[in-house]
Amino acid sequence: MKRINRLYPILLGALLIASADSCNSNDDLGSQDISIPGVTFDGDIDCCSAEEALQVFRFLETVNIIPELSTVVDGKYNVFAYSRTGNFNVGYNDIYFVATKKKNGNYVKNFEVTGLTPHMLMVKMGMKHSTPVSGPAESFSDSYPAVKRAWVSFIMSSGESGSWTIGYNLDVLGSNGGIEEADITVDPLPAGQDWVKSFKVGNDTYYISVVNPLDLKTGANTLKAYISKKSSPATTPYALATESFKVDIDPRMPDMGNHTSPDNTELTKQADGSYQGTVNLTMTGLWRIHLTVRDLQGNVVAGGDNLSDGFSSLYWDVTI
Ligand SMILES: [Cu+2]
Repeated sequence: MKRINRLYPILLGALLIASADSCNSNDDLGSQDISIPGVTFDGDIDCCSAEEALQVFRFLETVNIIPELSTVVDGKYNVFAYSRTGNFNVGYNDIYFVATKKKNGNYVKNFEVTGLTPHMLMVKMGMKHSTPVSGPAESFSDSYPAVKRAWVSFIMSSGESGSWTIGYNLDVLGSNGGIEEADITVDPLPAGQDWVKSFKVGNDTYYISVVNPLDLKTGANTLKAYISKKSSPATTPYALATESFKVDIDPRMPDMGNHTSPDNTELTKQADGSYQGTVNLTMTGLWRIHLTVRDLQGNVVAGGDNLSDGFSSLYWDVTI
């Protein structure tokens, strides 16, 4: 009980800040009897402080659980997986993971998610392939390390041609577990959205995935992407390409005479392995972002060829 008393002022402080900058009052959090549903703060050093737990709790209200990928480890820990919608779509998807201790419901600060392995079984072709994935899941916020994030970029949707599964490994405070192979559904993207494309350099196939394009707004945006390399055998998840490229972007509005916009900058490789540049979307609607991939010497290795409209045949579609 002493521990709870000590944490109480911290949590109250966090709540006052939280309620001051939010118009959405939450009765559970706003009452004097502060609690996070299902969480007991008993000073467990493996788990979040009240302040961290509150941030995790609030973050989890912005995403939706993926029941197929949630599991129990060693009878002691619940692990929950989330995506923005609770579903998967073709192209880039963030997957978030949280582990809780069954005994107090609190979020475990540090655990490992590795070996994320999506497979598509192509029924008629009788073959299996994987798709681009991130490396091990990492904490994506310094203020609440207990949420780990990984990503998958699906190159095909579930349907007549085949079905998808995902597996992954867990290490929660020395207890091992995970999911071997859970059936999942990958939804096609709506018309006007096309977020992952492949290109070939010699005998190698690469996939270029734009990250969370629905976050793009009118005006200048940081545009983030990943370039992954198809594995051999194709059942091995496709890791980030070790080769480095530069990607010119040429955003056009095909429904408006293919006008472009000023002040776009090429995508260059960052320390974290992603590619980033600036895209300026001057109005809402369908933007076709034509891509020209160059090696570091500047030679065009993919895209840049002209279709009948005069623009690169390698492109993403993003409708904002
Ligand atoms: Cu397939």
